[in-house]
Amino acid sequence: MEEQTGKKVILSGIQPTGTFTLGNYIGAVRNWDRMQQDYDCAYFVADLHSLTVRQEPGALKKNTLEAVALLLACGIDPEKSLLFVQSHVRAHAELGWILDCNALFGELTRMTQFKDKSAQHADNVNAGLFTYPVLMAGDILLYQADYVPVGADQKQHLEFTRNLAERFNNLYGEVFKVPEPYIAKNGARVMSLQDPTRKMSKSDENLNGFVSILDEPNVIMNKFKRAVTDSETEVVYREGKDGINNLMTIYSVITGKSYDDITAEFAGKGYGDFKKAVGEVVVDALAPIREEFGRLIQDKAYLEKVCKDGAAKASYVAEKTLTKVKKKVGLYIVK
Ligand code: ATP
Ligand code: LTN
Repeated sequence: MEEQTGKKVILSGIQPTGTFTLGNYIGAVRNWDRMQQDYDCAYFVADLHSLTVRQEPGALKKNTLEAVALLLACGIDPEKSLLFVQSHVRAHAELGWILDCNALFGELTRMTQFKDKSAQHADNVNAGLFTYPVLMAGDILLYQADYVPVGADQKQHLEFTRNLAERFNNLYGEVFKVPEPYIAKNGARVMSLQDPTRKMSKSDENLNGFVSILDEPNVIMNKFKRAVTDSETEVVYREGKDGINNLMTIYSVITGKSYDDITAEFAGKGYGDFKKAVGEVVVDALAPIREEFGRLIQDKAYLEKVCKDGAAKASYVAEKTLTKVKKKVGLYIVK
């Protein structure tokens, strides 16, 4: 990608495990849109990753096309960026296997997402859940990405990717660019509205814990109204005020106001007024996305064309790296 334009390469993915949350939007997708100006970007729907948790096949299929429509609705432009579905580009699974054979059991055991998800899904601690970060490393390394914009929860996987790339390059000779994480200073970890010590997650059982980017305005307002705060009254960012800190982060990211400005704005008012204001800016920010999604999801032919074109372009880039890797490790290639 970089070869053609000289721009740095950005790559990121999102799992089709449900409608994106406000956390996905603020921590990741919102920034992906902005980066399209200055970088060569590749964004994809990580359907293979979502298989690490039991999915209802019909729902996965539906969620995958919806995820493509959501990315488009959030401003990802297939004319500017690569936009594709992971399983449509075979190189991901193939490189995943080669990298599996260079990843260490010990380092994968330390991944906190693995620990969390195996506790959450104790009846299905499968091998894919364990090697999830290796598949993710392959996604990134195939496109020789410079930066990977993700939420803070993915930082450890990025460190793992860097170690794996360096190990591979040392063993077999330079093949992979060693990527850097790109984590927003503010909003990289939006917390649950019901338990502000846990991250907001689209697979949360408590529906009031997350705002989906397609929620109706009245649903959004109600979720903020019910958001857990504390027994004080002052809107100020301070340790121990997890609920208020989270609402201030959301408000600050969307309006661009600083924490001090926000404290001044709500001086002498109660939490009720503040929650209402946060709800309102979120409703306004998400309205155009919901509208655009409503239009796009009707047009299946267009969405499928985006997938097809994206897969063809992405395969071209990915195959180049994969062929180099195969040669380096000594797999026999016949032309
Ligand atoms: P699941 O709940 O199914 O595990 P998820 O909501 O964590 O999904 P992912 O598809 O795993 O979503 O993540 C997509 C992107 O959104 C990643 O870059 C991730 O870091 C980011 N992200 C996820 N949750 C949050 C959050 N609460 N705050 C900020 N960023 C987030
Ligand atoms: N693990 C990521 C999704 C993901 C990803 C990637 C992100 C899969 N492959 C490559 C960045 C780069 C998550 O958000 N849970």
